[in-house]
Amino acid sequence: MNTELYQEAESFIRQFYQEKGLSDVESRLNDVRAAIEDSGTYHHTYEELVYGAKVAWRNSNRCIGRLFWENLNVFDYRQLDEEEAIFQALLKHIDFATNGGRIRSTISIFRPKLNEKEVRIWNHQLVRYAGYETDDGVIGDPASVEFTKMCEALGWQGAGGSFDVLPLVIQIDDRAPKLFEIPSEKVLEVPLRHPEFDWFRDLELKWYAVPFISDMRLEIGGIEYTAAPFNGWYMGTEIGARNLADDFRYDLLPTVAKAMGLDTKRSASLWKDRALLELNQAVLHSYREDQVSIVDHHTAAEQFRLFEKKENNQNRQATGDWTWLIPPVSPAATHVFHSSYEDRMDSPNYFYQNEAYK
Ligand code: HEM
Ligand code: NRG
Repeated sequence: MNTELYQEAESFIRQFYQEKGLSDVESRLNDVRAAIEDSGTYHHTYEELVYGAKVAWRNSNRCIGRLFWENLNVFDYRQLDEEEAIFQALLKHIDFATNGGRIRSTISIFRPKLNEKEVRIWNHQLVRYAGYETDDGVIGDPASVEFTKMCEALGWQGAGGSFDVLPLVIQIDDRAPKLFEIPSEKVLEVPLRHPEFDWFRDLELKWYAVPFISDMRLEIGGIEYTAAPFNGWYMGTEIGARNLADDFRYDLLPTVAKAMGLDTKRSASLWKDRALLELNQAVLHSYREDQVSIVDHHTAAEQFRLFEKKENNQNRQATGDWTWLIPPVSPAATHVFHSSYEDRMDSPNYFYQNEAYK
């Protein structure tokens, strides 16, 4: 028997029964042991799957959004065995989660890895912009250059713009990956404008409404869900201080600062800081005006403080990765900066996995 799997299963099942106050854990453990002896694996009940996905979020040390960990919609797609069916399920996920802007935290769980056979979504996020290398530098999102080339090698041709939504690439076992275009009406986006600067609109910037992480592995009780895309909503700084601002991403601070008329020759004019602030203001303002869920970093930190308190009340201590939890703008203005966290990986959890296309 695979004793390592059984031990991980036992530990998860005991945790589930204990936290939920269920009785007769021994009978469930007997079934799990028999299944592993018989078939080399075991099957989670829907209730176990839901609980596992939620606790994996609770255990995600880098996530500041964990106050809402009990509020996760879980779609069980373990029965699907065709690329086309998985694509349709992903479209349903996108629709349900986007919900016209009132974003719902959601995860779709596809069949787990078994005997080196696995379902993989090659995209980092279900919705992300392409990046094209040209003689005048990258057009679009530099973070997507490699994946974009991969899609092109599989026959995709992008429009060559700054914000082209990439296709979905789905692979089952050792079959050839299949590529699917997401119908544009499924992808909610927010054009960016500024509450005071009218010229901001003319920069023609936008971002998509929902971050759907699609390349992480969900591990529950020794079972590896290699395709388990999840989403919450954005914290404004992810877009305004990183995606649009990093000099290795859209690199927009010089553009914004110049439009503001700042002295970009002298670092001490703090033009980067001023541009960052206005860019972040534009993100929060635009999402809010379009009624697309978003949270500012001060509110998110306060919500995280509540999460820590709730965990303490349950006689648990919130674990965390401080380097990721502090927001990239004004970190010391949040309590997180002045706190410390144990960066311990509890199970269940979400893990990085090797890129499917390398
Ligand atoms: C990371 C916020 C929902 C799991 C993060 C980060 C932020 C964040 C700001 C850091 C991202 C970065 O710096 O790149 C939020 C907010 C949510 C939310 C505002 C709203 C509900 C969720 C959900 C899950 C989740 C639903 C899973 C079920 C994670 C994980 C990471 C993360 C695993 C680490 C990602 C990585 O290592 O690349 N979250 N999150 N979050 N979040 Fe959340
Ligand atoms: N920083 C990335 C997204 C990472 C996850 N963030 C969330 N997750 N908010 C970006 O695209 O900017 N979530 O599940 O809500």
